[in-house]
Amino acid sequence: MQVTINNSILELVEGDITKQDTGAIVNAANSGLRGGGGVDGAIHRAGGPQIMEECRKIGGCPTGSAVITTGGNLKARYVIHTVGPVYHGGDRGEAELLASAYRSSLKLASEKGISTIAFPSLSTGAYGYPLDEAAKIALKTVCDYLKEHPDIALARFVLFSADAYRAYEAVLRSILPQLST
Ligand code: AR6
Repeated sequence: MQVTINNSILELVEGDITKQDTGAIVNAANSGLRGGGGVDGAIHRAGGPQIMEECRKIGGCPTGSAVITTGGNLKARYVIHTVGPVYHGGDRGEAELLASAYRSSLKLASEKGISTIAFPSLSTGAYGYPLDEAAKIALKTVCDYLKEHPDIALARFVLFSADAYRAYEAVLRSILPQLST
């Protein structure tokens, strides 16, 4: 599914983030940038050791922030590593931290002149964020950013399962009326 927001495209696809040919792909990292399972493991495996070398030099990334490294052997030139919150029930600022992870990633892309970016569904694997709630925050935050920042030509969500795709699609359809305002 694809929608246009001012001059930018917001797209949902089912697939593997490591295969994307956008200028940057976003990693669902941990605050130590130590690598791990899920998206993080897949990106480091596909991208090669250069990405971890740069992560070690950077040293870490607080929850809700983002840092950037090379894309190594990936098609994407850059990896933006961001850290979503661990879900503890929703009353520990998780929603704002998740929104901040998306915003920080987009801001870093804008600063680096990267116009196309692909996101996984941050925090919805090992970090336990309920998919529907996370999808609402993710889509609203990215839509709001695109409205104000035409420099980002394409923001793509790469959903790893049909269930995740359907959850994002339902949320995007529900907020479509707000996008034209
Ligand atoms: N492409 C796209 N999406 C994927 C892929 C892939 N190749 N692999 C998994 N997903 P997770 P988190 C989906 O656990 O919840 C790591 O160990 C997956 O189905 O990768 O933010 C880090 O080091 C899920 O919907 O990230 C951290 O310690 C979503 O991506 C921690 O996990 C996010 O799942 C971060 O946890």
